[in-house]
Amino acid sequence: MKMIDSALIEAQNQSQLKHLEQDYQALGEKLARSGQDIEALTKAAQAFQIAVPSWGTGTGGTRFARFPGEGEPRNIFEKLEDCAVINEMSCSTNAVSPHFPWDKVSDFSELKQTSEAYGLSWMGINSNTFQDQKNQPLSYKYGSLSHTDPAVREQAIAHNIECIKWGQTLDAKSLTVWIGDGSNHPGQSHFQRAFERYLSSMEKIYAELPADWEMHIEHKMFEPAFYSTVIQDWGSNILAAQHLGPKCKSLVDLGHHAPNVNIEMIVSRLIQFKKLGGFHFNDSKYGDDDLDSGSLHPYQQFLIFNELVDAEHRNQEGFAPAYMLDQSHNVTDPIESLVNSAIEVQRSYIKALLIDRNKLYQYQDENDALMASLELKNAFNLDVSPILAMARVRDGGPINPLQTYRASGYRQQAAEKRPADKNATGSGIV
Ligand code: PSV
Ligand code: MN
Repeated sequence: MKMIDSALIEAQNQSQLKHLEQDYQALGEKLARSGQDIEALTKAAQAFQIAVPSWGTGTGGTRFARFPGEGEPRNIFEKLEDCAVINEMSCSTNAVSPHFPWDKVSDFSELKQTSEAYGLSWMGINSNTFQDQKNQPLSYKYGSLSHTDPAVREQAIAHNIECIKWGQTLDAKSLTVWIGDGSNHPGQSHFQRAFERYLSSMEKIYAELPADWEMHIEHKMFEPAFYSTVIQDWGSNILAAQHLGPKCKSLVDLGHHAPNVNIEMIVSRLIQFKKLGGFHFNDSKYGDDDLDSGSLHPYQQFLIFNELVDAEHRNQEGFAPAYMLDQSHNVTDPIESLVNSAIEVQRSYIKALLIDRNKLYQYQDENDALMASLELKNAFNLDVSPILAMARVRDGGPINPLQTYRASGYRQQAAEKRPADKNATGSGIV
């Protein structure tokens, strides 16, 4: 089932196809001079997929205000419609990452069937013990999996186990656990005892993982707790993942580190110790800003992909990270931002494939710092847009996704079909 008429896509492409073919050919010749095969790169671009966060389809906001957009999805079925549009426009987002209980439904088989009709699968089930839900018996005000009260911990454990069960009905294969637990005052929380309580709760969840599932732990330095968080950084994260066992890995959200931290090196360490579970891609300038991926630091994103492609190149054992976006769209149409971001992440991947690994290793071994860095920079500086556009065309997608999306009038139609609903679930909160 298609959300955007393929005749519209074809008509839009028609006027641009000749120029794309010329650009593609010229780029192919340029790449061939350095031994690169443009066709192989285009196939790699077609194969690249990144999951869309269901909650990202709503307009985001800050703790000061939220300015809702027109035609926001009000429930998971409408979010799925938007995810289908994002996939049809980007041709690189064939999976959705849900958040429970925001996306909880009474009939999961109906949800599964609907997603299948759009050609979408489910990846990375997110549990939510950082908010209190309506009619929830015990509060998470002072934490969840690490709470001092065992009854609160049990409630949070039970929710995570329920998430696994719901995820199984959707044929997902991993649970992502991010908790808001932490403290706002020095002395408020005993660091070691809180971490011990967290680990013993996580052991109970880990014990319920199906054989083919993984559990991904997401660290975050601050917010909602502003003095300390229980899983503050990748150190606490990998310690917990190692304690819990091989099915538990770390998830790297790009916005969850202190400014200037070398995230690509963290990625390398996690790869080396088989603990890289996945990513939440986004960009930021100050903290967990959740800006569009690659909008501020495209070079950092490329350097992360340099590590990922290197692991692929070396056939690093057990390397299969889950790629997901996690962004907040406060001033843009979330569909447009997610389409653009997926393509920007795909761009980083294709550029990282251009690096001549053997040459790079040689420069490294010879301590030729400048040539090593230029090997990366030259790949980054090449415009691979014709490859990305050609990959979309071959998958029946648009050459210019935003132009085609706007021409479709989808948002205007959604605005008519979806009047604002104050009971909407999880609109854009990140
Ligand atoms: C927390 O900031 C986070 O990055 C986690 O992934 C949450 O699940 C998501 O945002 C939505 O609140
Ligand atoms: Mn995240």
